[in-house]
Amino acid sequence: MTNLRIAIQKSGRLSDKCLDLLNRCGLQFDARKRTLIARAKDHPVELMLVRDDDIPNYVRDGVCDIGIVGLNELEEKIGPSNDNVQIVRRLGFGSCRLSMAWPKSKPYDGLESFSGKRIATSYPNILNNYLKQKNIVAEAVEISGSVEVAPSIGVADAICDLVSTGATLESNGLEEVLTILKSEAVLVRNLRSLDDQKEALIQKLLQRVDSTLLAKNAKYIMMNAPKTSIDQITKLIPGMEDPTVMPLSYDENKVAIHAVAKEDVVWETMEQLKEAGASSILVLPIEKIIE
Ligand code: PRT
Ligand code: ZN
Repeated sequence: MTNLRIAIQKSGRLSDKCLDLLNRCGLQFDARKRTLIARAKDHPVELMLVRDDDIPNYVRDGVCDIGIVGLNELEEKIGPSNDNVQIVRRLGFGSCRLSMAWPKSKPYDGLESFSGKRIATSYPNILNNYLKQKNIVAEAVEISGSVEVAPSIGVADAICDLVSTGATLESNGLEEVLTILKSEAVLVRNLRSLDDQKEALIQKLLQRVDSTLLAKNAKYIMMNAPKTSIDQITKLIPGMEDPTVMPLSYDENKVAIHAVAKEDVVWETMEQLKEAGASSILVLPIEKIIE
C-alpha cells in the first residue's frame, strides 16, 4: 500500500490548526522542520507541506489524496464543482468572508456602483463569476497581496478581498458593502485515485475528525439541584441529551445532574442555572466523543 498523502498549508493562518486537528486524530508528524514531506508516526500517512494556493490542484490531480484548504482557495482554483474533488468536511476554523469593499469617501449606491469600475482582488475567478451572475460589467484587477491599498494608490476603484474582523478595511478607509462567499477551512478528498486500503484509512480519519469536531464544542456539565427543579434545569442546558440524575446521600431533596452539553456552556447559562436552584456547577472540556 502506498502512503495516504495529506496536503496542508506549510506556513500561514491555517498551518497550526491543521496540525492540531491531525494530532487530535492520532496522527503525529515531525513537521517542525517544515520539510516538504513529513511521515506520520505509526501510520501509513504522509503530510505534504505546501502553499495553500497549490492544494486544490494537488488534490484534483491525485498528487495528494486529501487536503485541508480555505473554501475561498478551493473555489478560486477549481470552482465549486469538480468531478475529482469532493468537500468531505467543513472544519469550523479559518472562518472569513470574501467581500466587496468601497471607499468610504465616495458615494455608494448598491451593486450598480461597481459598473465600469476596476476592482482589485486576489480572487479574479470568483469575482468574475459573481459579476457575470449579477450582470455587472467591471474589470477585475488581479493583485496577489495588500489588495486593500489598491484604491488609495489609484490601482483600482474598489476591492474584493477576504475579511475577518474588518480592521484592515477600516484602517484603509474602506467599507464592506457585499459578501460574495462565506469561507472556512474544508477537508477535501480526491475521488478517483484511491485503493481499498487508502479508502478504509480515509473513512477512519473522517470518523476521528467527526469525533474531534463534536468534542470541540461539547462540554461535560455537573451540578447539584433541588429535585423540584430537574425539568427546568435540564431545559436550560444547550443541546443536553439524556442527563444522568443521581440521588445525593446527604440530602434527600437534592440530586446530582451530569450531562454532555453539545454546545458551549456560556456564563449566562450558568447564572440562569444558579437562579433555578443549581449549586456546585462544574463545566469541563471533553477531549473525544464517539457516538
Ligand atoms: O503562503 P500561502 O500562499 O500558503 O499563504 P497565504 O498568504 O495565501 O494565506 P494566509 O495564510 O494569509 O491565509 C490562509 C487562509 O486563511 C485563507 O485562504 C483563508 O481561507 C483563511 N483566512 C481567514 C484568512 C483570513 N481569515 C484573513 N483575515 N486569510 C486572509 N486574511 C487576510 C485578508 O486577506 C486581509 O488582508 O487578513 C486581512 C483581513 O483581516 P481583518 O481581520 O483585518 O478583517
Ligand atoms: Zn496563498
